[in-house]
Amino acid sequence: MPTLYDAARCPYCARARIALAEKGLEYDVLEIDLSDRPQWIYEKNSTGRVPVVEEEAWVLPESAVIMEYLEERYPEPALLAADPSDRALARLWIFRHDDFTKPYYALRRGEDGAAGRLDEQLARLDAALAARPWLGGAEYGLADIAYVPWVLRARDMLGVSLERYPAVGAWVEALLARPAVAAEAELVAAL
Ligand SMILES: N[C@@H](CCC(=O)N[C@@H](CS)C(=O)NCC(=O)O)C(=O)O
Repeated sequence: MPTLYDAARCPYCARARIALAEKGLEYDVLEIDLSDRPQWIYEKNSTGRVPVVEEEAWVLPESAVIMEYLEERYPEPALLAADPSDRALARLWIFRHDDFTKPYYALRRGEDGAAGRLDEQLARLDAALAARPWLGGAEYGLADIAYVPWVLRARDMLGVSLERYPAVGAWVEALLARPAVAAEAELVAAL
């Protein structure tokens, strides 16, 4: 059974939580206090960051790599499309997630102009989701899981309205119909 070194408030950990839930995997959780990190976490991940997944002495950090690992280790249900173009599209979104998360963190720090920069990114997501139902194309999967933790936190913790982004709003609603994502939304509400 995998162990997830986790922190409830961490959106990168949320990627791992959602992917594990979608795969229907049972796993142990070891909650890490990010304000008072145990020294041993550096043995699991040299950066000291979470998430980390450990399975049969195999230790893996980095949320994007963890998602891909889970997909390959537990192929069913699939979270990457069969079509190579859609797989590549999903990976491209994940590869460029900093475009979205940088303005998110800037807004959280209260930086000037951050709200506008995050709005630009939401508009970009909206245009993509107006053209196809999921970020990775025709099917729900890793790209959606990679972005939704920040979109939920922007909406519920930073008070960012999604009203001007109808396709993003519809995407969030469709995601919330999935128990794995609904559980994350509940967790965010309790933070
Ligand atoms: N690139 C890493 C980022 C993980 C990350 O930044 N995690 C934060 C919590 S949300 C963390 O552990 N922060 C502690 C620190 O930066 O020292 C990933 O994708 O897993």
